[in-house]
Amino acid sequence: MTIAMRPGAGWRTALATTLVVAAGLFSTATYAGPTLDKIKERGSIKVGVGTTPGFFSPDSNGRWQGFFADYGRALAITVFGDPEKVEFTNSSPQQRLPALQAGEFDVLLSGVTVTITRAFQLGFHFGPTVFYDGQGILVRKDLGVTKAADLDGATIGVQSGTTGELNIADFFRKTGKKFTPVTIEDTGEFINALETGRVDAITQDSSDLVGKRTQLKKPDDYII
Ligand SMILES: N[C@@H](CCC(=O)N[C@@H](CS)C(=O)NCC(=O)O)C(=O)O
Repeated sequence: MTIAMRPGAGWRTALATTLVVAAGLFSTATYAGPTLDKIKERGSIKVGVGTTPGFFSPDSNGRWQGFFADYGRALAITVFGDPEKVEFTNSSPQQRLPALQAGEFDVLLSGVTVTITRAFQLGFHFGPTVFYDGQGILVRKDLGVTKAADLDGATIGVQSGTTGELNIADFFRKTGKKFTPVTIEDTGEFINALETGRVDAITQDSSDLVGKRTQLKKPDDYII
């Protein structure tokens, strides 16, 4: 999982802008580039986030909490010496990269996997990897599933725009098993699809599923 930065003006900028996160935000203006200039001019960092407890979710007072919320505040301390000089914007996995590209926020802090398409074709600047994860599947315990291959013929919810959507298709193709994907964008709807039985399982980054499991009405009825 990494931090993705908005594309700059070309490949040389790409390397330098990667350093905005890796070094630029933490050192001099040498590597800062236009993104940091804009942040300084505005007086706050705009950060794109998702909604998964543990990573990023608003508490009962509406204050963002979690690993990536803390990371955003750490960036604000680094640039402004003030953890509050950060604005969080919620964006779905499908919308977050286009939103970053459109300049709706400066930095995306989320479980965004570095892929060749995202880094080279779409031109996003990935900062340092801050979290390592794998993909998991969340299912109801009473299905008796102990491994992914047991889900032959199952209906599986995938979140649109994620690498998980592609990986699960690869897995079933390779293992010669069948599944029916149900593509869902909205995070609440994604969880709901599992609870209402619209899908037999959902797949996402494993850590994300740990967070989502806590949001289920009966978390103990489910297993990753
Ligand atoms: N690693 C995958 C999935 C990314 C992803 O959706 N990560 C989770 C965990 S950090 C997330 O952002 N969830 C927030 C949400 O569902 O709103 C990708 O890069 O496409």
